[in-house]
Amino acid sequence: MESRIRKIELRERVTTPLEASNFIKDGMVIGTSGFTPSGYPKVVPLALAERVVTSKEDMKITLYSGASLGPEVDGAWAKAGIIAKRLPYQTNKELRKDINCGKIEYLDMHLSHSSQYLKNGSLPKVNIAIIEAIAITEDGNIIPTSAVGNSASFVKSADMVIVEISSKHPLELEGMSDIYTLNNPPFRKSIPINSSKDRVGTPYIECDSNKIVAIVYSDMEDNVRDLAPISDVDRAISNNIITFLEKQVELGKLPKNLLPLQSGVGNVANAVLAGLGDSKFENMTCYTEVVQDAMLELILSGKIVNASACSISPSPRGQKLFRENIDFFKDKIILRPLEISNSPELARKLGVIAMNTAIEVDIYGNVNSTHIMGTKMMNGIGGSGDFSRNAYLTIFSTSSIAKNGKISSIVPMVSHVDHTEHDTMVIVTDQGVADLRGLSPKEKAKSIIDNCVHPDYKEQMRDYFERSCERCHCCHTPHILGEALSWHMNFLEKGTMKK
Ligand code: 0RQ
Repeated sequence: MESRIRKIELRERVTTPLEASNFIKDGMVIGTSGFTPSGYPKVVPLALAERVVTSKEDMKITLYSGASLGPEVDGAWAKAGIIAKRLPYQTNKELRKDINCGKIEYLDMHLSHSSQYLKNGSLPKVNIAIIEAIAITEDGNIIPTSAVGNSASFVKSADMVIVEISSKHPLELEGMSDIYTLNNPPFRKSIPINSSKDRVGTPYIECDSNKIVAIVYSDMEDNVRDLAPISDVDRAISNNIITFLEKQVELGKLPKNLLPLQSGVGNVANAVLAGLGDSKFENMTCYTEVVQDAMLELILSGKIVNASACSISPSPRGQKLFRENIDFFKDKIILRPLEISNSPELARKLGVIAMNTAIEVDIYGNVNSTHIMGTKMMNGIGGSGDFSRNAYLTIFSTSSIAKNGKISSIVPMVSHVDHTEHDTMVIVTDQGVADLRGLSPKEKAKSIIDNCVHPDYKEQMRDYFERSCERCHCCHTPHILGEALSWHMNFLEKGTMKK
């Protein structure tokens, strides 16, 4: 392991996780590597949690990351009561519980905003960056593991850096990262990327080696999660999206190999990509945040020729596939900093096809991706807004019903808005596709009701829409305000949205 610290003088900074954790003090801002349980530090966070619990220390810190972290950080720190504030994204059960009962303040942010907020002082600077790495270069720069996320911005902002050298991540990851960062305006230049395969930066995160106060060795794997088997509903959504894309190609609205694909995380997103494996599309590319299993399989089969992301976050099966074929993947996957992978400028320039998931959608095309019944945080907006507002084509999908049909995922009015009707273009459920481009609000409502609402809720929705039109004399966006959220109220009071 020592040979991975190529700057010899730094070898004397190797220490234990507990000693390294001693640099972390009450009130500090900690920025960690990691993005969607991938490439995050583990042994130092676990040592800190244990230390605080054992010594009953009073400690509250602010935690920044690229996106969600594994249970060794988000879970262990929430359980230890260490986190006062968290941003910009999470998916951890313990943390979610504490966010939703007021113990932890949570800033749910567009991921591409996070490093900009840090750089322009809208967020407090980082005191300590904890970065998982495969190696440190001869010059003291850091070679990240499977996620680049916000690491470069955190290292730049931090007073101190702790590096966890991982023996589990393959050394072959070296060369897959392409680190290029942005200056604040007015010194920001246009990003010289014109295709998902362009490399414009360095294979390491620049780091002033004087900042590195501790280096620890880690033999812990990323806590990667299994994907659920593809359900019939997921398959129906995937088929609907693929049929829609095929039609767009037939109509000459998209090229034969589509445009760079962005795909959210989770089962539906994975199912959509898996469906592309059986489609006639060839030579596809991806400009996205996260590489999941289906994307790896499509790269291996040659259907996808290259993918740009900021993390590789497969299931255990996908991880095995990735590691067994890493030499094949090496020149086909590029890992970039979040501000580049999720750059609005690049989503617009490259003409990304953004495919993200909604919790609920309303009849006018507003999308809620984050809040259950308008109040309880699920995960966060993540990068979905970075892409959806700026993409060439924006698709939101959801199952037409949730909780065994007690909930209609298409509602009269969403209980929280993440993506407004101005950002959404195409809504897809297992029932069908509503292409909202070029439609007025009332036309959108008709299309969504006809194509996307589950049969169990169709009449109820038609009735609401028709009465809304009557009451407001066909105003621009018809609603009966006192009734618009009554479906949610009905669910909260009676356990079903059915009336
Ligand atoms: O609840 O966990 O209790 O079973 O929500 O729903 O159907 O399993 O869907 O796992 O794909 O997640 C939007 C949350 C979908 C996710 C969301 C309940 C449902 C279930 C999960 P249970 P499913 P998925 C890339 C881009 C925002 C961020 C994003 C997400 C649970 O995709 O967080 O896209 N997206 N980022 O029962 C009440 C409804 C419901 C509902 C579903 N209408 N009302 N509950 N559920 N619909 C990632 C990054 O940027 C990092």
